Amino acid sequence: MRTQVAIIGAGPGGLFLAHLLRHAGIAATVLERRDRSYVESRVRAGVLEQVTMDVLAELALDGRLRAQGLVHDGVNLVSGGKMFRIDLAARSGGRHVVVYGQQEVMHDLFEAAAAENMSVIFDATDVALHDVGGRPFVTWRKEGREERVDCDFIAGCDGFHGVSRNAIPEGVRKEFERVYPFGWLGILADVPPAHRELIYANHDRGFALASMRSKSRSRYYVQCGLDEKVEDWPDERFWDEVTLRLGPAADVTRGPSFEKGITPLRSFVAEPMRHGKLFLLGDAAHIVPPTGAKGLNLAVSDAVMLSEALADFYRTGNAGDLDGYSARALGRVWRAERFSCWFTGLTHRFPQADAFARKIQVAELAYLRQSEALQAAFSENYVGLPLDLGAPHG
Ligand code: FAS
Ligand code: PHB
Repeated sequence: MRTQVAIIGAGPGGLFLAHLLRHAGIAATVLERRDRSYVESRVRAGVLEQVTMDVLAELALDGRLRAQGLVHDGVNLVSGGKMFRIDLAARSGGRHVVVYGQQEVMHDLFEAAAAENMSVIFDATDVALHDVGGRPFVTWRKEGREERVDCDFIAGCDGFHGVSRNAIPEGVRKEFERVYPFGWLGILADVPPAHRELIYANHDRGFALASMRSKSRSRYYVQCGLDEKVEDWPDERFWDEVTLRLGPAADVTRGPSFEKGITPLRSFVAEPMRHGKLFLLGDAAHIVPPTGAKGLNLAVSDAVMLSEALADFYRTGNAGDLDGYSARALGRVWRAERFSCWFTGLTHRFPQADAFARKIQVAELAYLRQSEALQAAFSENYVGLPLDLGAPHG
């Protein structure tokens, strides 16, 4: 079997890349370890940036997004029990985010991939990368048989726990990491949201977030200890805690949760994002704490940058953009890492933080409440920075 690009992983990074390459007339095969329903059922992201919406529109895959997505022109923060709103649209030249779940995005991408007969191979186990510096090929096992695809390039879109990143030799790869001393306990429940927009709360007892998937399905998160278990959090305790942390501005409706899970928080970047014919995208190369809602959107911007570079290579034979991919992608990645780390620091309680650090946090929140300049900086990051800094807003 032969293709131009072998894509490892059918998460947002892999599927957006596959659709963008199809759009550019470049052949690709996607190898996914799990089955479609597993990938589609992972809750994860809920907030889409303009860049992601533009790509779905360019691919003519935004029909359901435009019909069901919730456009948010603002976001709310709670500090000291008081809520204030940041008018994202007013502070970012009319731009906004859309609340549309990762599950819905994956459903749209998989439906279109099936309709277009795109080569997506599920249940591909023991995926291994070979000769990434020369004539690359990938092997895997399916239904007991060893399979192989020869290719020009490999795109590693297999997430943080995938195999692709380790194909870059340790001597070449540099890793930058911050592991936060807490996690997020998240639930999904078919109850109306606490507010028409998102609420991020900094409370003495820890962070809380009121989000949603629709006008009748809510997504809530509370900061929890890394030693805590889902079993420690029966629904009643969760509702008591999130209601307390969000405060009186949130109109919390209780109900049975049908999904509950704990996510550790980390900031992580692996450099470079390219080694020979291997290119890394998304969580395979970088992780952001979900506070800034950047993870999925970064995977998409990586896919845009790589597909543009590959299209230029196949059109002109010029490898310039391919050689520049890692630096270009890392430029946007580090900007999102900075924002996500800052926003996490502003809204969470750090067990080791002393009284001085707490005072600084309160002062920063007060400054954000009062300063148009800081709200503008917050807004341009939250709605999504352009692909290339200095480029005019998209
Ligand atoms: P993914 O991990 O999504 O996909 C990788 C795929 O590769 C998986 O399907 C996996 O099965 C497959 N794979 C792994 N190893 C393999 C192997 N050896 N062989 C073949 N296949 C393999 N981001 C936002 O932008 N906004 C948010 O609001 C947001 N909220 C989040 C909330 C939570 C709780 C979490 C955990 C994440 C959140 N994120 C958010 C981040 C999240 O969306 C990720 O960044 C996004 O899924 C990254 O996509 P991929 O890079 O494609 O990796
Ligand atoms: C979500 O809806 O899952 C969500 C929203 C905003 C975040 C993180 C997660 O910052």
